Amino acid sequence: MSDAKPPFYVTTAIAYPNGAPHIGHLYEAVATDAVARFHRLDGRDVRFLTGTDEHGLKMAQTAAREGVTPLEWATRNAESFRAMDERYGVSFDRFIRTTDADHYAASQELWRRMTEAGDIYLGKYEGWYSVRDEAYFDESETTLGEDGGRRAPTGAPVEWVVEESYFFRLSAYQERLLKLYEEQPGFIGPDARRNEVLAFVKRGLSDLSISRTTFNWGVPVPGDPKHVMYVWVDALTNYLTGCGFPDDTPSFERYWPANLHVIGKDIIRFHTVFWPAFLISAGLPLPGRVFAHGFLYFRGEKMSKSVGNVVDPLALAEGYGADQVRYFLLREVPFGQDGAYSHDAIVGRINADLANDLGNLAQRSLSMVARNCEGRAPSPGDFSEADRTLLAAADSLRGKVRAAFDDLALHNALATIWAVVADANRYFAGQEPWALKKTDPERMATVLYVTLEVVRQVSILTQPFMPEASSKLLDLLGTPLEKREFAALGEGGRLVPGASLPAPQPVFPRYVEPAA
Ligand code: ME8
Repeated sequence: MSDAKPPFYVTTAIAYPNGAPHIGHLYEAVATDAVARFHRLDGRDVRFLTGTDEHGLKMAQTAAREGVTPLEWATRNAESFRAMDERYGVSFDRFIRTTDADHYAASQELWRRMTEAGDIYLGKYEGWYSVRDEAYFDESETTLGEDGGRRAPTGAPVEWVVEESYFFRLSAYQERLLKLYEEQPGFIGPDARRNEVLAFVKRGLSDLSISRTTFNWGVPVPGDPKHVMYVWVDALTNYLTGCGFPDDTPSFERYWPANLHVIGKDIIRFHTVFWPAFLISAGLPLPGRVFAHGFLYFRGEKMSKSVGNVVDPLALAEGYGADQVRYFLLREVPFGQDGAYSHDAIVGRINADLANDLGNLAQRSLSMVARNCEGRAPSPGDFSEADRTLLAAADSLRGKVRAAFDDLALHNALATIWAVVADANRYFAGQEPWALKKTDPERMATVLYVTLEVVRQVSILTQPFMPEASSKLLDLLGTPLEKREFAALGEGGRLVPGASLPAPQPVFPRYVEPAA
């Protein structure tokens, strides 16, 4: 932890480990990982938190059906979430499980502070509850299903609940929340989500039931252990636990408030209405930004034969390659919008963007260098206008990619990088270094140098998206480990002429359909 590096604390939602992870979980994990890696490479002291949300009635009910304890059920599935993260290189600093001991302590401390603030009172809850959503609904929000049962807006069945319950005085927070959205316009993103939340809060807020007595799979309420906390109270608190609340003061003070919570669009209210209200009540600072990504839908006829299960992240990595899937998800779907995936769309990106555009550029230039420059980074002569233009385009990437990350337009970051890859391919084709080999070997060396320098900068910038493949490319370019951060981008970090390079190997193979 060096003070010279400003902290950056980023989190994913914590998933219900109520089954194996699916592609939606993968999407959130890799997008947040790209953000964490970006800021690490850009000189921030990053803390990246992810994990599992293990309490609540849904978990308890499924465990009972499976004939195991809720903790056994959660443990089994939490392992698959970790395995997914590992397979995809998700570089979290902590994988929190809400059954961790320090998380109980943090949740109870938050509860005590909200009680001290006068925001928690005992009452009786009578109303609709959806176990699948783990959410309460007003009668007006529910509809009558075809079978005569009531349904939540999500379509999940709701049940009528009558029980003693603690309440959080959410109704007292309307003005303070509206002021927050006004004063911190970046608090909710994208804008469409912000408008949705604003309209919701303007309609007025009811107090929130925050404890249950009819089951015990949760964090006990301090001083009244026949109540367990409503799962969302403890779930949201994970962001505090994950940076040291309440006992590890140096860590908590360094990383809290979080810079960014990445979540899916279905849980925006919990994060932008309940969460800031809890924090204000407890006297804690508020996160900088809550950004909701969209949902992914499968829109294909088939997946690869080797994939089979279209939503299993491990099967996708097996069939297409983990970095390839990461690239696809982050390039194809504008971050913040819904998106579709299919076999054809994934293969299209792998073969066009990765194998053809970047892979061929690297492979052709590196193999010419291996054959014609004694396997050493070439020494350039004077730069022509075309050389300078291309180098300037590469040098401008750092600022542009930073701007895209500031807006969480991850897809634009990739589009911007690929625009320079396209420039470099046109340059390479136009300069015809293979012809220069006979007519003007010095000029050939310059063209190869410029091309490799572009590949170097591109590979540094693709590390947040494709950590493994990018590091292979940087190995092939002889880039030392300490020259892989963004500080080495631009003119200051230019490829060193004469550096010895390993034998080139293709990094992005074409996708070929497996034989029947
Ligand atoms: O909501 N596409 O857990 P969860 C994209 N435990 N994202 C998706 C998705 C899809 N098809 N399906 C789900 C919970 N997600 C709570 C969170 S946070 C304090 C507690 C996203 O397992 C979803 O929007 O249902 C959420 O951000 C994350 O996956 C976990 O969903």
